[in-house]
Parts: sequence; C-alpha cells; structure tokens
Amino acid sequence: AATESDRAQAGDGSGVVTVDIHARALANGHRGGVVWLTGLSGAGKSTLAAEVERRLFLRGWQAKVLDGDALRLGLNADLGFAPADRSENIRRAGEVAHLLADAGMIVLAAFISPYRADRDRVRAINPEAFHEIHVATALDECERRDPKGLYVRARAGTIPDFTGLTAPYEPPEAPELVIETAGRAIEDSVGELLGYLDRALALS
Ligand code: PPS
Repeated sequence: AATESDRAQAGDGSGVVTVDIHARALANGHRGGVVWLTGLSGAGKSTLAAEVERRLFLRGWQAKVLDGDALRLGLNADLGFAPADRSENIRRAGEVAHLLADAGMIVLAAFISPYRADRDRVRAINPEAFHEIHVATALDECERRDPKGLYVRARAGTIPDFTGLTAPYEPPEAPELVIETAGRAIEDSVGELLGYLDRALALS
C-alpha cells in the first residue's frame, strides 16, 4: 500500500505543492476534514449528513455529503454487498473523501461501513483529518423505523447479507463522537455534530 510519503511526493509529478493546506483553511475559515458517519441501515446517517451539510452551507463553510446509496449508482455501481465488495466500496469512498478534504472541504461521508478494518484504512490515509462518528442507533430502533422497508424484506429472506441481521456490523472502539438518535429530535443530533465540528475544524 502507498505510504503517506509516497502520496505526498506524487503531487503533480513535479514535487511542487501548489496550494498550501493552511492557505485553503484560511480562505475558507475552517479546516477540511473527513467526517465519517458509520452505523446500521436506518440509523439516520444520511439524514444527519444532509442537514449538517445544509447548516454548514448557510454559515458559509465548504461541505459536501458523500452517501453510500448515491455512490452505488455511479462510482461504485459495480459493487454489491458481499464482504469484499463492501471493503472496496469503502476504500474508494475513503480515497475520494480524503481528496476532497485535502481541497479544504468538510466531507460528510455516510456509509454503513460495517468492518472496523476498512474504516481504519480510511483513517490511516490521513489520521489528522479523519473524524469517526458512530451513529449508534440500536438495531431494534432501526428495524422499527425501517424507512425503506428493507428490514421487512430482509426478514422475509429476499435481501441476503443484510447488515445487523445476516451480515455483521462492527461498532467503532474509539470513535471521536457517538451520537444516539433514539428518542431524540433530529435537531438535537444535528446540534451535537455541529458542536463537535466547531471544536474540531473551526480556526481558533
Ligand atoms: S456498505 O456496507 O458501507 O458498503 O453500505 P453502503 O454503501 O453504505 O450502502 C448501504 C445502503 O444500501 C442499501 N442496501 C443494503 N444495506 C445493507 N445490507 C444490504 N444487504 C443492503 N442491500 C441494500 C440500503 O439502502 C443502505 O442504505 P442506508 O442509508 O444505510 O439505509
């Protein structure tokens, strides 16, 4: 695998870094970063990411959602839900997320990303810029919500390898933040994540 120094030296081929990361942060008024939301299907990752993107945009911050469902329509359209496909899904999404963060953006990445090793590989690309957020909605609550009717179909046996039922989910061991969504208004969880981003990414 490429090391950080391989990546740094690759640059544009000339070895010259054209725009300094600090200059980008100064221009934007905040640092870039990969805000990686992991959790079960129906946990609220996409809802949280979209609302936080909207709120950051309104205050003039550069933010972009990267969402599993959306990437699987294009960049990752060749991938399914077998373990190797999920790993490749997360590898590609992680590379894109870090590229955007290098360009100064706050990337709100919403992927189940069920395997700890896959998330750790994304972190390792640039640990300083990686923020792992566990959207820790319990399985029974996700199943009760069942916003896309997937749990009903998975219980009926029509969706194989369904996360939490017939495929594993490995929760983070040391995430930067855990967000509980059960029994709370969305606005509450949004506020909690915005507070974290203020502390982690605002210029002091
Ligand atoms: S992963 O595990 O990180 O590669 O998954 P991700 O790219 O985030 O895609 C998750 C969405 O795919 C739909 N879906 C499934 N999820 C889990 N298991 C199975 N077998 C499956 N099949 C389809 C589902 O809509 C997920 O979206 P969310 O928003 O997480 O509910």
